[in-house]
Formats: sequence, structure tokens, C-alpha cells
Amino acid sequence: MSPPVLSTTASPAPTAVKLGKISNATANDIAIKQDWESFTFKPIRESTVSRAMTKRYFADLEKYAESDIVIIGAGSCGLSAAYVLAKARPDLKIAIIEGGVAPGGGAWLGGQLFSAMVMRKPADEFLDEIQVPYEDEGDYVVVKHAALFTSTVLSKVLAFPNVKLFNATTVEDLITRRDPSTGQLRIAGVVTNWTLVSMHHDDQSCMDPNTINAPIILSTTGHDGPFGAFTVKRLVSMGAAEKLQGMQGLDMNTAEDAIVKGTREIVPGLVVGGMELSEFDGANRMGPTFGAMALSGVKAADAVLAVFDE
Ligand code: 48N
Repeated sequence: MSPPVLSTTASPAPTAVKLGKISNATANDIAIKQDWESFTFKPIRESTVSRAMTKRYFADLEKYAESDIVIIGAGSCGLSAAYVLAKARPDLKIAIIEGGVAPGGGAWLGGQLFSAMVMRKPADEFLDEIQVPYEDEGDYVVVKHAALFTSTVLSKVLAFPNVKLFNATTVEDLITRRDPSTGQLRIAGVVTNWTLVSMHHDDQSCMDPNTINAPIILSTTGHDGPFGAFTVKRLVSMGAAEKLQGMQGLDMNTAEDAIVKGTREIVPGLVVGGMELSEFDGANRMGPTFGAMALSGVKAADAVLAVFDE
């Protein structure tokens, strides 16, 4: 594709942005003809922009205060699960809480600084489902850039009308219930705050959190790190789990099967998937292969939906 050629001769006629030949389209099909000399946007008042954003955000906060499903962590596992859940159950309200401004977790690069993403079969079936192209290498496939997978699954998740992503928002605690007769703990929602506030509770006056009630939570907060493995660590600190087994050394073949097979509801109301599970179960890490993240998300969605089938 030849680079766009901007016509440089000033002329009274509209200066057209002439695009080079792009696939079968002609320049006229997609050229944006503007009279750049007299170009101007439609007028707006700053408060209109503010109201356009805040009206929608606070309507979403009100709507998702009672969610059907909360997913903690919009990494490759959480997003894959969100895609399956949103497509399977358009009647359910799904809130995704993501601590970073940018969702996607560790799936923007394939490994170290290398951009290609490897997924072992049968994870190619998920790539087919979300229509991400790849090179077939026999037992595994290669997506030419990890960001192609992550941006594609993210864009499809965000397009579902029953999904709301709350990014730059951190889950800093869990809502819990105790069964009055058995005393069994059940997770019944999440406690959230702006991530910047969550990061600075120790050095600024207390700012209380917000809450979201939901009958089922899927936690996919990744392996240990500044924010990683949040939920399983919180289970331990509240005495709901004895201790974390801790993620083990790298062994691709062992790790990926263990994570997918181990994805499950670990306490009533809480499903854990992805690398967060390796901290809980003591599974190996797999390093730069992502098939287990996608399929752990698919299996997590099954575990979540089972709650609604009960
Ligand atoms: O990408 P991650 O960290 O987690 P997963 O499990 O989706 O994918 C893991 C994968 O990227 C690997 O680690 C690969 C396969 N490597 C394995 C290996 O051997 O090293 O995404 C977790 C997301 C992040 O975006 C965090 O910002 C977010 O969860 N997060 C939270 N969001 C809200 N509240 C929290 N408390 C929280 N903690 C983490």
C-alpha cells in the first residue's frame, strides 16, 4: 500500500487527502475530502463533554451496583472468560474491574520484548472463534503480534451491551457472607476503589471504597506481583484459605494443562482462573505461551455459568 499522498498545491478547490490505492477500494471510496482551509469542528461547550462522560459513568455505576457476574482482572484469562460469558448469556450483567488504565494485563507482548504470541492447540479454536488470524505451526499457532489477540478480544468484549469495564479501578476487598447454619463463607461481591487511591491508603487520609454485589466472582488477577494474585491472597489473610502453595518453576507442558484443568470455584461464589490460580494451587508457570490463559477463561466461564444453572 503506497503511503497517503497529501496534495500540496494550495487551490481554491477543497484540498483532498489523496490516499494511495488500498486493496480494491478506490481513493474516492475512502478519501476524506475536506476544505482544510475553512475546516472547523461543530461547536461544543466544555460542560457538555463533562456531562456526556459523567452522566454515562454514573448511570453505569448505578446499573452495575448489582451485577450478575464480576470479573476481577482484564488480562488474557479474564477477557477470554468475559467474551464467552457475554456471548452465552446476554441477559446477565457482567462488570469487569481492571486496576490498570489499560486492560490486557501481560498479553501485549509474547514474551520478553518479542511481539509474536504462541498458543498451543487446541487454543487455536478460541482464536478462530474471535477471528484472530495466526500461522499454523502444527502443534501450536503463532499470532503475529500479541496485541492483535488482546486488542481483538478486548474490542469484542467491550462491544457486548451487557458488559461494563471499570478500568483504573481496583478490587481492594471482597464482600463476604457466612451461612447462618453452617458458618460456611460465601463471596458475594467486591469492594472497589480508584487504583490510585488503593495504592496510597498508607499515605493519604482514608478514602472509603465503593461496592458491587454479585452472586459469583471470577478472579483472574495474575501471578504474584504488585497487584497480582489479589483475591487468593485476601482469602488467606481473612482465614478462608490456609496458605498459598505458590507458583512453581517454569514447565510449559505441566503448567498449561494444570491451569486449565484446575480452573474452578475455589470457595462458594468465587471462581479463580489464569495465573492467579498457580499461586493458589502451586502450579508451574508456563512462561511465554498463552493458550492456557484463553482456555482457562473458557473453562472459568463454564464454572461461572454452572452457578446460574443450579
Ligand atoms: O495478564 P494478567 O497478569 O493475568 P492472566 O492470568 O490473565 O494472564 C497471565 C499471563 O499474562 C501470564 O502471566 C503469562 C502466560 N505468563 C506466565 C508466566 O509463566 O509468567 O492480568 C491480570 C490483570 C492485570 O491487568 C491487572 O492489572 C489486574 O488483573 N489486576 C487487578 N484488577 C483489579 N483489581 C485488582 N485487585 C487486581 N489485581 C490485578
